[in-house]
Amino acid sequence: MEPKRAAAEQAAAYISDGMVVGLGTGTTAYWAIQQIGKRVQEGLRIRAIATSSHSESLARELGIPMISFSELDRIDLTIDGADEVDRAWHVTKGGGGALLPEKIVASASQKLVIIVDESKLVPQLGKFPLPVEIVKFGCEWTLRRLAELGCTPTLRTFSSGDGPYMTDNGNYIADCAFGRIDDPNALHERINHIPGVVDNGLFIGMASHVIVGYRDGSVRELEKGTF
Ligand code: A5P
Repeated sequence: MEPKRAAAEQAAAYISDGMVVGLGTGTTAYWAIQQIGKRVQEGLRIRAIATSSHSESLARELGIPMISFSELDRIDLTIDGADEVDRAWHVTKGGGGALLPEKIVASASQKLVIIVDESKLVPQLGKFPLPVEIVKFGCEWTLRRLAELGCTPTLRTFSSGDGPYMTDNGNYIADCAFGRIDDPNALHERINHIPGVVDNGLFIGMASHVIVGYRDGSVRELEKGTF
């Protein structure tokens, strides 16, 4: 089985009747939503909230009952992918462009289960450009301020060539190539202090579980501090 799928299916086993579940975004979260949909069709009773319009449509197609923030008082567990994970479980996200709803849902969740294939495990964050959601107004200025933090920021564009990529919230994404991130906590604060920045893809102290799928077909739930 594909490593992302194997990790996702193991994570879905954490879900039980009565839970409110956060659904992530991306190619790994896709498999988690598929597995949750299968369990719902077999009788699992849950309600779910999605982190993107894409995940919401998929969940609805599979018959997963969906709710909005106005209807919920808690999220029990969220399952989501990541772009990079280090040994301290600092995580970067947003490669799929949904970092802001992902962070809101993760912060409202009792538990955040991160699902990745082994390629996402890194000794140090930063090789994958850090996504930063920025507002359109003054975006050129915001990009310059981001560059002052030691990165090369690139305004994400649609692969179709249809201009700047737009998030579900109508904002832009700056992909910030840092090369290496030595102090994720400090960088998180510095980025979010720039006017024009909505949020960045560093998820610090949020993951409660990290489940990894490996090329040899095995799946392992990590213990913090080890790979
Ligand atoms: C979506 O915005 C992202 O945070 C994804 O969860 C992350 O980019 C991982 O994506 P894949 O699961 O597609 O690798």
